[in-house]
Amino acid sequence: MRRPCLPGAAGATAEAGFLFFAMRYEGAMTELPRIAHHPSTCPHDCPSACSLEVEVIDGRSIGRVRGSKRQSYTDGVICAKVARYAERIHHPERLLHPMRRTGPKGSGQFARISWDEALDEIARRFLAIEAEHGAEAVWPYYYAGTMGLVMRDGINRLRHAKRYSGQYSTICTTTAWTGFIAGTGRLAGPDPREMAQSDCIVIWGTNAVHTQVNVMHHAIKARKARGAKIVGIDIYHNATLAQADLALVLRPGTDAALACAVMHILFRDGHADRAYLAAHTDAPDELEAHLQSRTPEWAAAITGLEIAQIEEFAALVGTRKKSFFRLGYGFARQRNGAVSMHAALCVPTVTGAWQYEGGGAFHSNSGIYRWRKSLIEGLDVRDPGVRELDQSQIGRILTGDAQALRQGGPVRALLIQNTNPVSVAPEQELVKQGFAREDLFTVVHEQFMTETAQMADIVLPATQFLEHDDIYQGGGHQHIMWGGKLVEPAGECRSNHEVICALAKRLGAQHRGFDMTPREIVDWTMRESGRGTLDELIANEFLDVQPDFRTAHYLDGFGYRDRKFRFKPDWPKVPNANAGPVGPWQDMPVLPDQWDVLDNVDAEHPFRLATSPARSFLNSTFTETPGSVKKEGGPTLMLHPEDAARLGVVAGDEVVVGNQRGSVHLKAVLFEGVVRGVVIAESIWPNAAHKHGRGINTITGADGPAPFGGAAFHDNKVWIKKAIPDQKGVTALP
Ligand SMILES: Nc1nc2c(c(=O)[nH]1)N[C@H]1C(S)=C(S)[C@@H](COP(=O)(O)OP(=O)(O)OC[C@H]3O[C@@H](n4cnc5c(=O)[nH]c(N)nc54)[C@H](O)[C@@H]3O)O[C@H]1N2
Ligand SMILES: Nc1nc2c(c(=O)[nH]1)N[C@H]1C(S)=C(S)[C@@H](COP(=O)(O)OP(=O)(O)OC[C@H]3O[C@@H](n4cnc5c(=O)[nH]c(N)nc54)[C@H](O)[C@@H]3O)O[C@H]1N2
Ligand SMILES: [Mo]
Repeated sequence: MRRPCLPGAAGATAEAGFLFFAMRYEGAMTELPRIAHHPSTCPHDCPSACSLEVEVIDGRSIGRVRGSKRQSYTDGVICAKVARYAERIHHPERLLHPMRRTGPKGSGQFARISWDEALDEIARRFLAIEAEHGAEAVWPYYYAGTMGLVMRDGINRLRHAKRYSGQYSTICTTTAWTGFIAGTGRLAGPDPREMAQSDCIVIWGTNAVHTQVNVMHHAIKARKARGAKIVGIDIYHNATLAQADLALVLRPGTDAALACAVMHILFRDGHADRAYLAAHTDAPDELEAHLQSRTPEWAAAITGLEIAQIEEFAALVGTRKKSFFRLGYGFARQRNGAVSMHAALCVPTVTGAWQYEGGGAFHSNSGIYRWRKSLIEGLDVRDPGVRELDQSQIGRILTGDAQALRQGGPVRALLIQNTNPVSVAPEQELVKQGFAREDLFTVVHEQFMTETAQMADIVLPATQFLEHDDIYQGGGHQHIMWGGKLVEPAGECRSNHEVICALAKRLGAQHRGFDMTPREIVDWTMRESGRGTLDELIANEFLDVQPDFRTAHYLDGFGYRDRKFRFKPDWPKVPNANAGPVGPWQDMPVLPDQWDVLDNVDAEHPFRLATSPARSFLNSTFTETPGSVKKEGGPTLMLHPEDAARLGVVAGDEVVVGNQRGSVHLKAVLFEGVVRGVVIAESIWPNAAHKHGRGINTITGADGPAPFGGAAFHDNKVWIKKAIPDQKGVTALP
């Protein structure tokens, strides 16, 4: 697996490596450091899952991280925050040894203990809680801080072997995936590299410049090579729209209205592919009749767009059959998100764009991998009778909400890996109250002292991806990738797998996965899933598993039994959930339509707030690295200059933004690129970066959108006030 230095790059990399080396080992500059270049995979929670080339210096430190040119989706391009990864792996504030809380909860007072002490205490407490309250009182809680299949999902093996409470993972993908699968019956699409063959690329509800830079790379290639047009659709003129040929800024949660009007025009102007519709879709005539009244005028009133903009967009995708719809997560984080995603997906179906190379719609390829995960997750020992608790409702769960607890007993112990709910979960006031409970025993396995780790009783130090072995898959592409251990763990850090296995032993949990190495688990999983062996993967670095053209474009049929695309999904039966339907699902529109279940403005809350992603942070990750913090500056609120004037706010003023859940302090930035009445807080800063320690998720809600739940992070009605400092310069809590 070890690769020699790449020829050609040696001069530049040796220089960069030397500077880095000189910085870290001052004085020892007589010898040039040895630099080796190793392939790896970015583990962060991102559709791009980039293939990397990592400089390893003297087997200990890393230097630069680059995008691999060998993997054709990454194509040599990665984001700046990962290129600077040395900052994160060699960060002076990494957690290096286990700790036990010594002061009150959340005081930040901890004392160092040994691994054996830590693991023994966790096991003793978990066993005592299980004996007294039953196994469901323990809730292993995790998410995608690492996307490695073994390190991310292995916690489920312990959960299932012990019959601990289950996790229904809703915080990110539920509404978006449901909306997509509602149409296609499968979570997969055309090869994203086909963007380079497109004549029009529609980047809808994803700020790709921030969240998945490779999309821009492939789209701009198509523009350069073939004059492709790039359309961007968002609720503010963000960094992606700044690069678009046609930038559509609409009101939050009105994407389905836009989609309907576009389809109306396509039928009206003869750009609907009727032969394709008859062969491949469920109800084209009903759709056409339904769209009669969904005119551009109707949509303009709802979306706030000009009629001419809607006409221009429809003409583009109507005349350019090779239109590639890159549908993001963002516009599905509204309470009507599943309906909006489905409506947008219907547009390329009406034009028949799916038939062409460079045409169709892509959201995620997560459905193509079909892993056999029984070894990783212990699915073979899972008891389906055990309750599943909604990840997004952790605040309600920890504060004893009977419905959120599924009418069962309270959660009395948490084991947390790869996630930082005290910062990222909605209804933050409840989350904080829950974590502060004296009768809750909390274990957090982390790389940094996050705001969740600060609330723990026991903190365990975790390895980073270059310090352990794992396997990864691309959501935004189609590669299975290897990321092997390249450097020794910092301090006493242990991997998620080591911790889960060590706890399993002490807890009496039985599963053969607890006695295997990550490499053995990966090898078994690859073989059983028909993906070859681990040795082959390591030799090749990655495996391109893109389905063939006809399958990816659904030319032999969509994922439903009758092979038809659904304009009329049976929403409660869309195959994307192991939970029953929630929210007002009975009222979901039968055909694509604007569905008004949004957190609409009222007299007390005249603004709509979205919490869009920052470029230099990844959720709350990278809020610890100086390079990212410097780039982001501080927590801000973008608002339209006219709105600001009405509020008596000037640029740089401190404003308070709030609703029934609480309020947050931010610094005003005036920006013409937001629609009047809409405000944007880019990024999830640590709560502590805000006055009174209240982070942006103080405002967001955990009421699960229909049909299967989720978190509508960008759908919030709010009031805004200019903060008025008292004589001491301190703003009071409103
Ligand atoms: N730099 C960076 N990269 C990231 C992340 C990050 O935080 N920072 N997060 C990672 C994760 S976990 C994920 S899931 C992905 C998500 O990546 P994306 O698919 O990009 O989704 P979001 O980040 O939620 O939001 C994308 C855009 O949707 C817009 N939006 C909000 N509401 C609406 C609406 O009603 N209509 C329309 N048309 N647009 C709307 C937002 O303003 C934002 O610009 O990115 C990953 N990559
Ligand atoms: N307001 C608002 N809130 C949001 C969003 C939004 O757009 N707006 N986006 C939502 C979305 S899409 C998502 S996916 C969630 C994500 O929220 P989280 O899942 O909490 O993601 P991060 O904030 O990146 O935190 C991941 C943590 O995992 C740790 N970690 C990384 N690798 C490992 C490992 O190998 N082992 C262990 N033990 N720990 C590790 C990191 O140090 C980091 O602290 O946030 C959601 N919250
Ligand atoms: Mo996410």
